[in-house]
Amino acid sequence: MTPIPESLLDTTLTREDILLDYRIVQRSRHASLIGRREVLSGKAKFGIFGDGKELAQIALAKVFRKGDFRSGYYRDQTLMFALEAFSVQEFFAQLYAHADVAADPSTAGRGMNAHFATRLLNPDGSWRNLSETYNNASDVSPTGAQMPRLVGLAYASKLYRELSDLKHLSQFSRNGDEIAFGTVGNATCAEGMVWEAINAIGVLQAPAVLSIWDDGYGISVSNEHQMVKQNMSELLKGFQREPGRTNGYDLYTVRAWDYLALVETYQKAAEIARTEHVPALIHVIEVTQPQGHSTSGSHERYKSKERLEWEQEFDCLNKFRAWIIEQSIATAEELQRIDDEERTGVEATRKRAWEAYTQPIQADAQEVADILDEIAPHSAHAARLEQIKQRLLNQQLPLRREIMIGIREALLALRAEPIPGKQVLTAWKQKLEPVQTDRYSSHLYSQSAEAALKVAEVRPVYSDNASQIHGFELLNTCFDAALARDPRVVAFGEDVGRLGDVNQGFAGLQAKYGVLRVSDTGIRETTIIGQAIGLAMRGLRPIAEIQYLDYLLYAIQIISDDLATLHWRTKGGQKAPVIIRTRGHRLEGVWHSGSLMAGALHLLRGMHILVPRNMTQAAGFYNTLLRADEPALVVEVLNGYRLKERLPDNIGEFTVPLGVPEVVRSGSDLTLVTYGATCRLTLEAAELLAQVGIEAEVIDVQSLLPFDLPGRIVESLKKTSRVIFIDEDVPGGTTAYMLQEVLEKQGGYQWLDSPPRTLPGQPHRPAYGSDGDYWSKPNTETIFEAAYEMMHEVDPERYPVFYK
Ligand SMILES: Cc1ncc(C[n+]2csc(CCOP(=O)(O)OP(=O)(O)O)c2C)c(N)n1
Repeated sequence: MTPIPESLLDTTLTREDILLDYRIVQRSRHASLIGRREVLSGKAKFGIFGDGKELAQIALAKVFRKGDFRSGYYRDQTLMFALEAFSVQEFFAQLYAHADVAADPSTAGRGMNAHFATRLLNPDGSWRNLSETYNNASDVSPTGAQMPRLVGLAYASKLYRELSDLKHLSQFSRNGDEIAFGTVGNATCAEGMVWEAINAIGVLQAPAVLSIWDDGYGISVSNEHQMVKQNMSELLKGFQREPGRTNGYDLYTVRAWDYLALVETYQKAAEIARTEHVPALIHVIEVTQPQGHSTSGSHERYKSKERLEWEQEFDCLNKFRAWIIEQSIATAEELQRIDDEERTGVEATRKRAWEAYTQPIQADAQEVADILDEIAPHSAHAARLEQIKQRLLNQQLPLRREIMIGIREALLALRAEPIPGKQVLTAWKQKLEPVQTDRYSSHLYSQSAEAALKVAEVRPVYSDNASQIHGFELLNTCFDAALARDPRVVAFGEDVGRLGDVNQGFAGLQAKYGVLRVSDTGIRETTIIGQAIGLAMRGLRPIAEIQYLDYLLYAIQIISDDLATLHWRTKGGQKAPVIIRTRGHRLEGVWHSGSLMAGALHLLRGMHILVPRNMTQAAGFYNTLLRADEPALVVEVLNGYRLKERLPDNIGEFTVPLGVPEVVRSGSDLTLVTYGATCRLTLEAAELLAQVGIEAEVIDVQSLLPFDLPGRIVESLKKTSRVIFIDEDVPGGTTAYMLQEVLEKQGGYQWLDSPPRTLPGQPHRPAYGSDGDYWSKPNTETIFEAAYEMMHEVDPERYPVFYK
């Protein structure tokens, strides 16, 4: 190994620094070793650790400044320890799934071990000062899913540096000096979204520094099967910038055990990224994985004897130790003392974490045991109760689940005995339920003062001479007002910048607000969303466009796994108020007419899903969302842009409340529930029905998540006793969802006199052409016939079938 250059020893690295680094490496290694033992002995369910990756992370920590962000994965515990962004006690609390924010601030026991997250929000949901903390965007398990948001986390620095109207937001940035550090495994580099993100960051010239921890494997599969030439450095060569000539990256390759080279590399890469906004890729090679991939298996099954021997020799800890001794920085004895101290320290901390986790559960078990003791003398099942009690008190791995099972068993045994003490048991059970709901199910949506449901409704105001304009012009006016009102608002997507989107919603706005506020992106749906997530996590208000609803599928994984779960998986510790704007339901052909609403609806819980029937409603939703702090998907109706609507005087101010359907036609015979493009068709069908004496009430749901909070649909059923749910989704899709909401949740079944019906599209994609459309989706005539049929069943004489 290289001797310490004088410059480094003199200026940045002292002997104390190096020994502290050694101490942290040891601490982290012991945390991994002890963590694995805890899982194998049954005290935790699963463990994945950062052994073998310690030294590179020590080097990374040296350049990580307050205000910077990390978007990484489960191998990064050493970085966390080095930054003191995450304590050893928190590490074990997370391993044990301690469901308490105080014990596991990253996930409150909801995430897996080694899933790190900084609390970016105050308990009331407002932003903390992110310039004063080391910021970790909440980790997720799907490999590569940390990459799309890295685009936005890094790009935010560019916007903060270059947009003068953002300068006052010092709580989020100081002149855009922040770096977004990414970390990713070698095998994950075979994922498409990794390449998409690397390309996007390079195009945007955003200050990201991405480290690839290359240990040669992805679980058992070696690089031979992961990438061409088995070597990411080789493949990345084309991304190398040519200063003054091309954009791109600075590329570095460095060995995972070479302390000085690592320190120098990170210093250089970070310096350039921070000052010049040139991104860097650091390929860290010769990484080892001493304990194998995770606690789920052992690497002896797939690594050769030679490889295992090599890993032992090149283990960064062993190399670091040897180098320190060789450089006479410390003796073997001194290092052994550090090792011993760290082992003992980590073990003692682990014990504290275990006790903190188990004691409240044991206290709960004791309370229930005491109740059982009180009941037992009055019951014929005393022996059974004693058995349950013993089981609760002697749990090896204390779980509240066992307490609940015990209570339920006891209540079953006691069901025929009118013992007064039983009520104490049921009361205890009832008291626990909301506590557990808070532990595991809170914070799916915002609970802050800016929650979308708290945004006050402002009705649109029309002057007598309100102009009639095209739908796209109405939206354009709304976006113009939003960009003028709030400098944090940025809009981007394919064709959004220069063209102003394919339907002109942003036409002229790039010229007015500049290329950084209204921007074109490459064709890269996954990282358009990632860009939005990262920007939103850094305090900006992105409107990210997916050109057509059909292409949401390209991004649905990241929206589902990252965006929709973010607030929940951190128990309110992080938020990303991203507005995803798209258009769909009906145009032409298989991939421009899809209405994959149920897919979105079921995969995106944690977001709001809005389906306005026209552009006025859409504008009102955007106005609501821009005043709220939550992510949402807005699906505009594709064939509505050219229809004329009246322009409200308060286009930038009026709001449409979420979760409130609108009765768009009243009637007394049956209720037709729909949304989006089928609204207009249903209204046309209702006119036809009126011609034959049937008065249909038409309800536009307009907000699928949340759904009909005031219960307007059931109010309608009380009047009509009949209902049909209509949309363009597949059978059993969103119509079935609406049916469940109305009949089961709202109790609508009680008011029905006819069997409820759904009228969705065909189970296949919509065929091309007008005939293809007619026979793929509901239309005015099929809606008419469905409604007429229902009335025919009620009164065949009055409504004879005339069309069969
Ligand atoms: C999308 C996805 N596919 C598969 C997995 C299962 N899995 C977890 S880790 C892993 C290997 C990752 O290897 P690498 O990127 O080299 O990182 P390492 O764990 O070796 O640090 C796999 C396949 C996953 N978590 N996500």
